[in-house]
Amino acid sequence: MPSYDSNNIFAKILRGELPCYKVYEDDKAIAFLDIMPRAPGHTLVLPKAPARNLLDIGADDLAHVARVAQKVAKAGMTALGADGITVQQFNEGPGGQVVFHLHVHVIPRKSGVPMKPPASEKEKPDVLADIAKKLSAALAAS
Ligand code: DGP
Repeated sequence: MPSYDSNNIFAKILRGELPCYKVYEDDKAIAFLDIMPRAPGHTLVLPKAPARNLLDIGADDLAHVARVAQKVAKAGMTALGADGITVQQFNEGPGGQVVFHLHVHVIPRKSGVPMKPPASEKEKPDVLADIAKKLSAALAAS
């Protein structure tokens, strides 16, 4: 497996070099909206540690990402009125991974509404900003 490349797009977001619609941050993890959501509220949860994916992350950082993913999932249910949550996580190109800093997809779902295909359409900034506001308020209160 290749080693971690600190020029990946999520590393740049983590360093504040690129913007994101942040919904949660603590000392070990960050969560922000996917700009090409498969459903409204599609959020990515990342460790701050420089891990490429599930295959090189430390166990403690992985456990922390799972805890944050659970918080984000619960916020999606309450703040966005989701009926369910899909969680996805891809590893290496053949496993479906495109950006090589570990991230967990937390995707709020509504009954009977299929997910869009991966990375099919960039969402409008005002829609993302509105959803980020709702999710971050729910996460701040949790
Ligand atoms: P994957 O590596 O296949 O697990 O998915 C990468 C996801 O990242 C994909 O759903 C689209 C999203 N994405 C790509 N570029 C950006 C970006 O610049 N900002 C944000 N927030 N999401 C991005």
